[in-house]
Amino acid sequence: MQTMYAHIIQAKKDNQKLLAVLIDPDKMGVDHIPEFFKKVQQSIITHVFVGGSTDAEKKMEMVVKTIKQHTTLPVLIFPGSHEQITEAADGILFLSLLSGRNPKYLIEQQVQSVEKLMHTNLEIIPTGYILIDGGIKTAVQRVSETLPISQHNVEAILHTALAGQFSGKQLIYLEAGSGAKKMVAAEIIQEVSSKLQIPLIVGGGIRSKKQLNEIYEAGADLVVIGTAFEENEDFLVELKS
Ligand code: 1GP
Repeated sequence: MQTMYAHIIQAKKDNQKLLAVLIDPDKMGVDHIPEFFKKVQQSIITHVFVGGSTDAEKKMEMVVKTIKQHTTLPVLIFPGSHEQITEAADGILFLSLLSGRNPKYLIEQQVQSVEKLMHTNLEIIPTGYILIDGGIKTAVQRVSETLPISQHNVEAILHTALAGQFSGKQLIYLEAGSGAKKMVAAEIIQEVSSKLQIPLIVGGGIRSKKQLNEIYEAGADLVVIGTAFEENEDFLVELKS
């Protein structure tokens, strides 16, 4: 049963905006998780995403298990590769990198993940992942060996998002990349969200409450923030006021 997805759909219907904190296992020390999640619990965060383009030290499972001990929020894997899948989480964004034309990230990683997924109870949420130029060469670009779509090419972004919906994806994720200089422009979010029927996730380079509200107003249903929380943990609590 897709309980987490049903909740996202309900939130979209109710115009209740969702916010995910992204935890990169390469950057988050396991020892720091209890303290960090005390702040998360007091914030407006609704979801925890865990993953990264690499998991150099293979910390994913330990990080997810420790997070689960310190939060009641749903924890979703946001995998850079099939190796990051762990049943310790509640669900997984089952990503296809639709902006790229590298079969490894369109289908090969997905096939390789099945053996593990068959033996877990993770809620699997098919997600069309669209990399958009955020003004820096991102880790996704480097690892996937694909190029982002230019923010000037709104039609290509829209058509990619709709192709994802028509192929059965349940979420579309517009990604400017972790640490992006430029977040996805409000006009792009507006154009995509007005034509898309499934929920829209937006992430990459969001550093202020003003930007967050701009993205929500443009039509994003769920926003993802990682770097800004890593750099300033008080931002978690500041977002409440
Ligand atoms: C990256 O969209 C997420 O996958 C979050 O990006 O780290 O820039 O917040 P930031």
